[in-house]
Amino acid sequence: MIKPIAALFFLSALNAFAQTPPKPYGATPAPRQVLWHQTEVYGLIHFTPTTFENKEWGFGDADPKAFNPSDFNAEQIVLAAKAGGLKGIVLVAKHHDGFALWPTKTTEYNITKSPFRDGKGDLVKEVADATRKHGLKFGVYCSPWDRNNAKYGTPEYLAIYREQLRELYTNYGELFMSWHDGANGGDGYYGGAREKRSIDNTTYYQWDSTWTNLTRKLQPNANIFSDIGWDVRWAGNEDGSVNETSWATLTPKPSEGKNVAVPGQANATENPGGTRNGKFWIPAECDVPLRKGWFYHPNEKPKSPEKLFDLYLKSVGRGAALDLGLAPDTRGQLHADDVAALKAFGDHVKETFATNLIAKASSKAVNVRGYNSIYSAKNLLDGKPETYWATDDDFKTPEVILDLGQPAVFDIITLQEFIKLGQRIEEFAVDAWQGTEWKEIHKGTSVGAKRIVKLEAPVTAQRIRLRITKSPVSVAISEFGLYKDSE
Ligand code: FUL
Ligand code: CA
Repeated sequence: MIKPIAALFFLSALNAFAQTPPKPYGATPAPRQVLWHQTEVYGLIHFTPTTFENKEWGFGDADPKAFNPSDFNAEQIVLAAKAGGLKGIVLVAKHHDGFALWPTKTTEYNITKSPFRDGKGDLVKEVADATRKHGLKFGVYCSPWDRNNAKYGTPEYLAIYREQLRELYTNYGELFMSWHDGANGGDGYYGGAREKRSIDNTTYYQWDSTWTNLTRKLQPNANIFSDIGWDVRWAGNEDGSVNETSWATLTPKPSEGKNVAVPGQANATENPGGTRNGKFWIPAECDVPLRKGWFYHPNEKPKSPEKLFDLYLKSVGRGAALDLGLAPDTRGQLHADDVAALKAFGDHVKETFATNLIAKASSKAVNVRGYNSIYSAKNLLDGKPETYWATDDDFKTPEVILDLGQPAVFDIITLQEFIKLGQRIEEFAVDAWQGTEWKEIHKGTSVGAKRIVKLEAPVTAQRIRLRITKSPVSVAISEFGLYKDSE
């Protein structure tokens, strides 16, 4: 028999154990990445003299006077993005043509030499102010390849580039992203030399020290995007999707014959799917232009709202983010077609996910961690990402049955892991009760921040069963949802 005092001690020890959350599994996201995951869909604005040349890559020789939008309106662009459900804007502050959209002290080739706002304008500031005014996050992309700069290819240019980043990091408030691409070197104007310049991108840009000493110090909450992260990885294509199975973790690998992985010089074959149990938490961003090109071309049309919804399912619905290229026209606004496509896409997402059909269901889980209600299966349905259903350590493949009280019709299933504890689930299945037996309606793999499943046909059911069928550790699941596509 246990003595009362010992029993008390035993109980309180048990209680302490029951309160203990599951141990994190593998690489976990930094707080800035957790916030980035919540952004889900954002935009990437390309608007420089290249727009006025009707090109995709400016050579670097356009007259700054060519940058003369007839009616630039940052709010028009931001409001169209907001109607599309975009929660952030990354502005290309300088593209490969080298033209700086802010009054930089680093190069003459900047907005003060254009007629824009009589040479007194700062387009980066106008866009930053408009995004914040309307509740969106702001980020920048400053191209390292600079086809205008006479110093490009020499060590002096690296100092110039870093100073440009420093200006952007210090004068425009908190950034949610510092976006870096891998297009480096080639032919260009280069201060009139008009030649081809090659650099070794494994050594030239010294990304490690730029990111450590500038980005992390001046913008600690900015997510660094590139082929290799550090925070967000390129999806490996510009189609707007990742693989059906896509892990949030990645072990960056060098290109063949190289010994370091850097932007523009990495083996990106794993980028669309990530690396299961990879060394770092580096989820994917699917960057894709709303139109065909990144810059505005009058002969192109925006993607249809249906296509955009499909890309949303193949990016956000696979634990990644969707970064939609927005191309203002020569007025400096988004074309009416783009505004309409964004609005229809945004409405589609909003209407479809307005109500979780399973929110009021009763739940019966095979196991709840330490019998503790803080880990209850009810947490799956409360709409709060910070509450989750967790199981005891030895319950790695648990199941939960949800009863809606009455039949519902749905064709979309969503699942979210509590990612602060890592990416745990490897396989899951969902069944619908068919009166006499369970019928499997979906079988899936990676979940992570979010998995959205679109079923081939709507299902009618009152009871639903979620089964985790493969996981190396016990589960921690934030949300489970059933929806009907509003189409
Ligand atoms: C690429 C660039 O070469 C394209 O022009 C565009 O800016 C895209 C978003 O990134 O690396
Ligand atoms: Ca929850």
